[in-house]
Order: sequence, then structure tokens, then C-alpha cells
Amino acid sequence: MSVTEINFDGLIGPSHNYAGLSLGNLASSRNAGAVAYPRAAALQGIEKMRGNIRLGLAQGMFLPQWRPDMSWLAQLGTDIGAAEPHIRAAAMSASSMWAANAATVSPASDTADGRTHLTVANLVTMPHRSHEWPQTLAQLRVAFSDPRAFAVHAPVPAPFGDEGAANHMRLCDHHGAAGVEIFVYGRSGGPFPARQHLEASKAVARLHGLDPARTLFVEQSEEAIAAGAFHNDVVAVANERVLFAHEMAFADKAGLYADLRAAMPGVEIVEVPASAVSLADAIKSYLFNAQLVTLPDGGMALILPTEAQETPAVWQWLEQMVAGNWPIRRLVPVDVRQSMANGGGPACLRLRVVADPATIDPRFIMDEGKLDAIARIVTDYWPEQIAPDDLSGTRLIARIEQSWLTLVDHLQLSGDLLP
Ligand code: SUG
Repeated sequence: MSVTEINFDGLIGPSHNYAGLSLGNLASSRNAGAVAYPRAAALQGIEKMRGNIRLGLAQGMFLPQWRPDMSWLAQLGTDIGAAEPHIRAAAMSASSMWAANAATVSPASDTADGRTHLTVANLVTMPHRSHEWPQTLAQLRVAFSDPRAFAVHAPVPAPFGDEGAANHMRLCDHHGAAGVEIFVYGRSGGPFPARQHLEASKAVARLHGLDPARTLFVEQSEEAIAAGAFHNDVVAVANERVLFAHEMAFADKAGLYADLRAAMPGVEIVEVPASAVSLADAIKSYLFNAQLVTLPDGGMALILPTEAQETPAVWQWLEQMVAGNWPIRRLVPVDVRQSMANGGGPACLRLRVVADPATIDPRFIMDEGKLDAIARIVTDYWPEQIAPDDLSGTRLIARIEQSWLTLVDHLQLSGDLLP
């Protein structure tokens, strides 16, 4: 049995568009009404997956969701033709691409029953994401169906907001070892909604059977949420023994660092001071929305958006860091601009699962050949561009449905995932 970290990326769906649906997510608001390029977007995501495979990392993929979400519209007593524009946009959203919000994952070495636990995120704060979980849960139940290895949980009930792994970090000596799990929550009252509630984080920790002595609940700083860090993974990221965070990420950083050092004496905290990189630059460049990964040679790399390279203060700080005596040795910029324009960087696009790949349904595990075939489907079927006013067009909707059916059929998942 070989336990490893597998990154499951959400393939960017054929309905990808900019409808400005996420209050508190500055990129989403700024780009509201812009023309989106679903085909280019999905190909950017596929190239990121391919790059990670070439780095020697294990790669998985989740499928986009069936859009428009007819069953959600039916629950609202409407359909895609009659729905008001904001409801229509929500029903068409491709937001499941941000797989870091699909679920929270606790690897087998952290849980009481020795299985890997996943709780699908309810995403109740944002209407367009609140109807993602049923289709996400359906995929998780297929991908992680081996009951000896996995326990997949239904969402925490509303009104407790849960946004999944985007507000969860895990520190450990190596991926297969017992870890310290950190749940980051927000407190409401600022200009933007706090999407992760403490009650939800505590429920997930209980459902996963985590050891309370190795579980921390940490408040995100109000300044970070107000500056546009709607998820913790916009201001902090962890991998193995390294926590990489902005100075202003947490409400009580001294308390967190002390608790972390007590639970895990080997932890290395790489903190970026506000004097070197402002919160605004960190959020604009998505410096922390990077995949911090351990390469096969044991060194760590940051897979970050090209926007980080284009923000002078950020790139200068990063170059100094890799030249110094820090554990992060390599910077790998990737172009995911279509996703970035909706506030989703490289880390948002993936869910990390530490497990033995042999216990996972192979249809969700990628290699370069499989990605080539998926790229061909994307090139042939995904719409080239979508403007928000196009969302009611029957030809566009038929094309989106055809794209999805072709992909699901190709992956031989029709029997498991057809709505
Ligand atoms: O939930 N954007 C997503 C971005 C999610 C990023 N994920 C992480 N940080 N892990 C969100 O705000 C925009 C959709 C629109 O406006 O059309 C959106 O949903």
C-alpha cells in the first residue's frame, strides 16, 4: 500500500461565465459582465494538471456538473426559460471547478477508524454554490466508494456554512504520518460574508473522528476577509511541516503559532510580512493560492498563478525566499487566467486527498494520455465564448449539455452520474 497526496482538479465546465455572483470575491465582482472563454479556460486547467504530472505528482480529476441545474430550478418552481436572470446565472454556474470547495478531507492517519474521511461542503452562503453539493457528493461516492478505505459524509446542515478544504490545512512530518489539522473560520459582521462557520468546522472534525489534541480551530482575521480573502487559502497554505502564510491571515497569529509549535515541534512557519507584501497585493496576485507540493526528490515547490510573477513586490519576495535557506525551493508559475478572473487560483482548482491511489476509482485518476483525450473533447465541444446575456440561449444550453454528455460518456461514467 502506497499512500500519497493526489490532487483532484475540477475540470472547468462548458458553462464557465462571469456573472459576478460572489460578494466578497473581488475578482468575481470586478469581472461581472465580461465575456468568458470556457474552452480556453478548460484547456488552461488541463495544462496545469499536465504540468503537475510532469513534476512527478499524482493527479486526479472531478467532472464539471450538469448545467443548467434543472432539479434546483424545479425546487424553486421555475425552469431555465422562465427564471429571473440572477437565478438563471446561478443555475448555469460552473463554480464546481474550484474543487478546494468540494469537501474537507482527513487522511486515514488522522482519524479514529483509520479510514480517509471526506465531508462534502454545503456552500450555503452563496446561492450559486449552494446547489453544488448533491452532484459533488454523487462523484465522491463513486470515486471513493471503497468502504474499507473511505467514509464519505453528507453535508453539515444549514445554516452552518462550510466551504470545505479552502479553510482547512494539515501539517505533518510526511503525508502518510499523523497530522495536525487546522480549521479556519470567519466571524460575521464585516463588509463581506464570513463563509466558514465555526460550528460547521467543529462538526466536520467530529464526523471525521479527529483527535481533539491535534485539531485546532483558528479565526481568520477580519482584515483579511474585508480585503477580499473570502477563503483562508487566499492568505495561507500548508504542506507537510511548512505553513506559508501572510502576516495578517489570522486573528491571533501568536496563539496559532504557539499551539502549532506545541502540537508539532518540527513545524516551519514561513510568514510574509505586510511590509514586504501588502494584503492587497497578496490577494490581487493570489500568491498564497498556490499549490505547495513536495516533489519526488523531497524538495518543495510552489505552483502559483502567473499573476504572482507580474506583481513586483510579490515576485521579489518569492525570489529572495527561494534563494535563501527556506524549505520552498522552486517556483512554478501557471496560466489559469480564466479561473483567476472569477477569484480561483491554482489551489482553488484542486482538492488534496492523501490515500493509496489503488483504492480510488481509476476513472478519476489522470495520466497524460487521458488528459490528451479530454482536451480533444474540450476543443471539439466546449463553447468558445459566453457573455452573461447568452445564458438563456437555447442553442448555447444544448451545446453545454452535449459537451457534458460527451465527456461523461467518454469517461464511462454515464451509468453513475446521469441526472
Ligand atoms: O466561491 N468564485 C468562487 C471562487 C472560489 C475560489 N476557491 C477557493 N478560494 N478555494 C467563489 O467565490 C465566482 C462565480 C461568478 O461570479 O460567476 C465564484 O463563484
